[in-house]
Amino acid sequence: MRTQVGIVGAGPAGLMLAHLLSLQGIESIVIETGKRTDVEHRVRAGVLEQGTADLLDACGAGGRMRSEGVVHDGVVLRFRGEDHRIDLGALTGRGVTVYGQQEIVKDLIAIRLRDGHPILFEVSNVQLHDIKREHPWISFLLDGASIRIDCDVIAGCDGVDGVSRDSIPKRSLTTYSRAYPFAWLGIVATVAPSAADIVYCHHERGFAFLSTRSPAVSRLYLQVAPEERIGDWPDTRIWEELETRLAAHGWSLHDGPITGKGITSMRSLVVEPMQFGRLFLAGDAAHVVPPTGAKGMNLAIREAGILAEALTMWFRTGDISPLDAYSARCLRRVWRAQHFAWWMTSMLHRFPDSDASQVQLQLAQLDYTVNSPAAAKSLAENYVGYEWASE
Ligand code: RFL
Ligand code: PHB
Repeated sequence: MRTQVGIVGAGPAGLMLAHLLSLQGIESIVIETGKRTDVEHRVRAGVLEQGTADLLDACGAGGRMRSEGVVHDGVVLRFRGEDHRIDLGALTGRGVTVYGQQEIVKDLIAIRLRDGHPILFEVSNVQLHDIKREHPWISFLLDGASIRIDCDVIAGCDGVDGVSRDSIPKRSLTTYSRAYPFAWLGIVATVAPSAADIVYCHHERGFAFLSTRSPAVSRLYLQVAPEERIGDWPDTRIWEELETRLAAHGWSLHDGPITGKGITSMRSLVVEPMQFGRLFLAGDAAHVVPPTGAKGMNLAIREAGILAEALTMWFRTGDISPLDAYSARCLRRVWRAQHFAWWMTSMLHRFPDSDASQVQLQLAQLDYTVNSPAAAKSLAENYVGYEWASE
């Protein structure tokens, strides 16, 4: 097989890149190790920055997001049992859209198949070759057959556990990695959200978080120790702990059947640069941010946009400068997101070694953030997505 862009991974980054390239008449083949149904039902992110939602709209992939997603123009910080609303709309003129990542994945897969472009699911033994040369290629197995795709460029969009990042010699990458001493236990429950806004809650027993998926479905999270097992968390224990941590004056938590639950470790990772020869990394393949800032999927989709633009320029005119600038342009956004996610995480979670004064420092930061218009605006403009005036 031969294509212009070989795309490894059918997550938000890979699917968005494939769609944007096809709009420019650039061919690609997407390969994916997972089954289509698994990829379409992986519950993960939910908050889209305004710029991400706008990009989905502009490329014709935003129809269902606009009809089923819910726009939020505020976000709540809850501490000492009281709510403090950050008015995103008033502070920035923008908001966020809550729409599940798996729904975006479903929409992009449907568009790609409708347009008659290939996605090869359930491939295995994926390997990248000659990535430093002009004719890189990908090999893999599909239904027991060995397949080779010759490409002009390879896009590594295969997430944090993919093969793309590891195909780059270690000496050519700088890796920044940090593990947080806690994890998130997340649930999906069939119950109307207990609050109109997303609620980030500081509590002495640990962080708790209330989000939504639809008028009838809630998404909630609890900070837990990294070694916790989901088997130790029967549904009643989860609801009790959520109720304790989220307790607030004049407010009550609605519970309901839990339809999904899992524990995710909290880490942060960045590799630099996001390019090696003819291989370009995008999304979680190049970086992971703690979910507290709601940035991972946004970065993945926006990087697909930046890469599609640069590749289009190169294929059309031979001008390589946007591709040469790809990594630096993305990394500026990545480090902004890393800092915001680290800041939110540090302010809201209970650290195993935190003493009473550490908790008071967090509360002082929260108090300042919700009372100072300058501090509130800083949170708001990062939450809806900071857009650089010059890129
Ligand atoms: P993905 O989604 O991991 O997709 C990579 C795809 O590549 C496939 N793959 C391979 N394919 C071919 N060959 C190989 N060798 C392969 N190895 C792997 C995988 O099967 C998969 O289909 O990466 P991508 O596209 O970069 O997207 C990144 C996002 O998934 C991630 O950053 C977000 O989910 C992070 N995140 C959030 N991001 C937000 O922007 N807003 C949020 O509100 C938000 N909340 C979250 C989150 C992540 C969470 N977890 C579970 C980590 C909440 C949570 C709890
Ligand atoms: C979610 O709705 O799953 C979600 C929202 C915001 C976050 C993390 C997760 O920061």
